[in-house]
Amino acid sequence: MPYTLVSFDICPFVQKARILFDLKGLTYQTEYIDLANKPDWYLDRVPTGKVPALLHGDDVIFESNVILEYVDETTPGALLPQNAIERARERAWMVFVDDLIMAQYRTLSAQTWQDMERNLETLWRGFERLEPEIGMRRDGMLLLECAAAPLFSRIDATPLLKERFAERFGEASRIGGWAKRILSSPSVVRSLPDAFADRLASFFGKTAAGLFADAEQISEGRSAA
Ligand SMILES: N[C@@H](CCC(=O)N[C@@H](CS)C(=O)NCC(=O)O)C(=O)O
Repeated sequence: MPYTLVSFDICPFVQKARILFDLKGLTYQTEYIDLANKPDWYLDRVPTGKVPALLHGDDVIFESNVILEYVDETTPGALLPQNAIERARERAWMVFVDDLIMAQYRTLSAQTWQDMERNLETLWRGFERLEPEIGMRRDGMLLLECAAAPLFSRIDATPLLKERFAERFGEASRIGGWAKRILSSPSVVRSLPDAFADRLASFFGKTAAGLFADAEQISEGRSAA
């Protein structure tokens, strides 16, 4: 039965599913919808109205973590651990990482320098909480890596975030190493739309925080804060 992933091109939650499909070598179709003007059929079938949703036969699966688990469970090569406690840990950290994706969204859309800094700090504190967990993970891409990859793709594509986190990833070596490992996964590379950095910049615009601006505009942002 074919899969259709209902998407928005730069949605981090959609990206998670794209990574998993690629890791598992599964083919799927993508159907883009306009989030500002969602089609009625989508609102009828998906109670949250959010993307991604996975259409599989007559079924509609929504919520990105649930989509990951469904695809993982129903295809060969399970990535979720077999052991119940390990599975519970993986799921819990996937939810934790979703909160970080939201903190990153608030950072990217911040309208003031202070707001940007506040959300950046929340994101950083989250990474610090992840450090011990990362130390216990085995190599390779599992579901938590699929779930966390959008964070690192967006840091990598945003000059200011990249600069800020380069310093900090140097100090917190596990997260830094984990980010590098995830970003170098071919499935993560292939999960991004063409001209991702430009798409991200045009979506968020040149915010007051100057996230996408050059150095001069960043210092203007600082003094305006
Ligand atoms: N918890 C959801 C979050 C999905 C989400 O927030 N998607 C955004 C796009 S990145 C969306 O659909 N926004 C439109 C809306 O909220 O109406 C998931 O993991 O799937």
